Amino acid sequence: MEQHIQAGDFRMKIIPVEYLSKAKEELLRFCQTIDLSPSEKKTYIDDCMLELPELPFKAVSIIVIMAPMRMKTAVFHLGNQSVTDLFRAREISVDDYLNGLFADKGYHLMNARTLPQKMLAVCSGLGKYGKNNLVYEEDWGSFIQLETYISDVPCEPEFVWRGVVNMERCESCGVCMRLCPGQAILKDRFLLDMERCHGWLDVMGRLPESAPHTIAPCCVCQKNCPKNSKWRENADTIEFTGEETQLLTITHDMPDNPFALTADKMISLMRGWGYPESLVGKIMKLGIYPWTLKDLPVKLEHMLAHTS
Ligand code: B12
Ligand code: SF4
Ligand code: SF4
Repeated sequence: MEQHIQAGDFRMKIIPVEYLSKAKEELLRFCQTIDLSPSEKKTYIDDCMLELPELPFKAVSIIVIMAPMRMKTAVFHLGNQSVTDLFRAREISVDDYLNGLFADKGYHLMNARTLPQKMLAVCSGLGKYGKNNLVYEEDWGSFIQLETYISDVPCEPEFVWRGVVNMERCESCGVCMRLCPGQAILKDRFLLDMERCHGWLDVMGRLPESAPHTIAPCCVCQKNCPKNSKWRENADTIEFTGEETQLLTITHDMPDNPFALTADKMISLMRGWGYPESLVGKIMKLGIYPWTLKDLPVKLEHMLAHTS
């Protein structure tokens, strides 16, 4: 069953920009309560935007916006083998939506991905934390696009900062903690252990050989969460023929920084590798990220080698 997202499928909050200092205060206070490793400290504090940067306009607000993502089951066939993986795909552009809503009316928007996005989403009331540390929107679960912008769009007059909230369901569940392959979700600490998260180790090329390998970085804590079941069960299936899978196992040169590749550049890269249009279309439908495209041949080979 094809799932389509409507143009109005967005949830948004416009937070007065002064709340950034409240977010900073809460984050620093929380970080002092636990022993962070140097790389956690760097990621959570040093690399996080906790102060306003220099801007060519007077910042008034922070816009937090969510849109649902759709699950796609990919099935790759080669000879008499097949492997399956689950992907999450963006189907609508949050940028286009916001530009239509605000930029076209003369407001300024600066996409600011290093803001503490989850805290802003939860404390503004858009979602709740799951025990897996991800933000859940009531209807859409955790498979969401979450974007944050600094802007001069006027704020909501009666904005309320409600603080961090955990989903009620987590109290009697614990599935993510039990199934996490890296034991990164801890019993006694809400914040997960970043160094054990396979999603992270995979992107950094440090996943242990013995760990379960998938094409999309690990999402076990989301795939198995009961709050995501409705999306998982309705995932569209995209089948890759033997010929297509064969093509995908061939390694090609990638730019030095694949993280910076746009969708258009990914498409022209794949065309340059001789992928037929149908294959390019299927890959893009999976919502594949550039780093996953880079690792696709190695990962497919690994999964095929471990499939009986
Ligand atoms: C660093 C980072 C990681 C790190 C660390 C994860 C982490 N601990 O947050 C690693 C590399 C492990 C990681 C992995 C993934 N990430 Co990441 N990551 C980020 C990033 C860049 C910063 C997050 C951060 O600074 N966290 C710091 C901590 C301190 O913040 P926090 O989690 O909000 O912490 C608060 C809570 O712990 C709360 N708290 C404390 N005690 C308690 C107690 C209770 C009861 C409650 C309710 C709350 C609570 O207070 C803390 C401080 O405010 C964000 C983007 C961004 N700019 O925010 C994406 C982001 C969080 N990642 C995202 C995703 C999708 C992933 C992966 C699925 C990637 C993948 N595998 O493909 C995995 C999922 C792993 C997981 N289970 O969280 C999405 C999450 C979307 C969502 N639905 O929430 C984000 C928002 C990026 C995006 N815009 O899409 N990620
Ligand atoms: S799997 Fe269970 S405990 Fe984990 S986030 Fe989902 S509902 Fe909460
Ligand atoms: S992404 Fe994988 S390793 Fe990381 S917390 Fe979730 S289940 Fe654990």
